[in-house]
Amino acid sequence: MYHFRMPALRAGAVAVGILAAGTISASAATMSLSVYGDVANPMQYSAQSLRAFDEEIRTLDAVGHHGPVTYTGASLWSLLDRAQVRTDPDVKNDILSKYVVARGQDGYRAVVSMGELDPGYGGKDTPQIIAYERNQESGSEEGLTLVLPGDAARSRNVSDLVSLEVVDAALGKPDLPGGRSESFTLSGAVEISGTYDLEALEARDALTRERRKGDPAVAVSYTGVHLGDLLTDAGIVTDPDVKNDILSKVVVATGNDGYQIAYALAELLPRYGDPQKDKLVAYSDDAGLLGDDGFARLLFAEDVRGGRGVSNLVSLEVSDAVTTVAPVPLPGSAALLLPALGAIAMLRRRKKAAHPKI
Ligand SMILES: Nc1nc2c(c(=O)[nH]1)N[C@H]1C(S)=C(S)[C@@H](COP(=O)(O)O)O[C@H]1N2
Ligand SMILES: [Mo]
Repeated sequence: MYHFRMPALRAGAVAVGILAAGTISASAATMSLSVYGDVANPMQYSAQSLRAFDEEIRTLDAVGHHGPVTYTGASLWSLLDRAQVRTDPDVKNDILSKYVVARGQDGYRAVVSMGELDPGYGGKDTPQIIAYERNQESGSEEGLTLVLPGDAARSRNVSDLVSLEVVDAALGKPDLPGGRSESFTLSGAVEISGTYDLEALEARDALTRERRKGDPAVAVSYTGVHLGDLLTDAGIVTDPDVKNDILSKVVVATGNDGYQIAYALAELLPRYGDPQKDKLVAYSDDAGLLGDDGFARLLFAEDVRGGRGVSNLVSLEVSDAVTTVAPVPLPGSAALLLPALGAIAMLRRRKKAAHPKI
């Protein structure tokens, strides 16, 4: 069923492009936010309707561009939940192969993965929000801002936010043999692609992190290398003409059984989402080498569940976020846009299902 997807996406890009053509920029006061893409229920919000979204309104303190700020806004996870991200019930933890591309009115883009937002995995105590107010003042000149308080740098805090597009990174779930992995490849948007085996990992600086595992949970200590550093050392290829292009990169990890998870590159980097270096490519634990988990597995030490920790790792691929042309919502075009997006969603023939967390 996956081969329907790319043509549908392209048709979508064309449709949205036509609808967006000829529009002029909206001022922040009239700007609205579209939530669309791989969702059953595309939505559009103004600052006012977001304020009326009374579940999951949160206040958080952060350091803004001009010092400490108190942001008030709606939880990003609950907004996406309301939009009903599509998942295939036949694919284990399908939600974890999706990501969200946040786009500002000026075209600035940042990726956030569903796994880092989902409270069942990486989103347990980081209330990422869409803020409509700072310091309890709703400046009418200000638009909506994505706020990721867990990030060390503020670069993913997209201001004048106009769209959140949900994208499925799975490239048709590869049919792989299973069994124990002995090496993985690193490829895509990197200067030095290559193959890593145990020896290559052991030659790098080692880190040890503990993770709670099983029920009842016991602490297990893992040793490995920092995932973000490994990627950075391979040289991420970015476009120097795009501001902070690194924030629109996606990393897809694949296990030898075809299990596939998507991450925002930024969530793996110490400068943004991993200041404590908790995300590793692990090659041993308390009991020694990893046995059935392969020569290497990913470890997300702080996650609630283990679902993002791909075992029997066979590949890491860095790519650019795939997005359609961003809609520039204006009162006039918005009315046309949403039915068009709904039609695209239907074209995609995805089953709608609850998200079982395993
Ligand atoms: N390759 C591969 N890795 C995988 C999975 C899988 O099915 N295939 N399951 C994930 C899930 S859902 C969990 S909870 C953990 C289980 O590993 P653990 O027993 O070390 O917690 O592995 C993760 N890694
Ligand atoms: Mo799991």
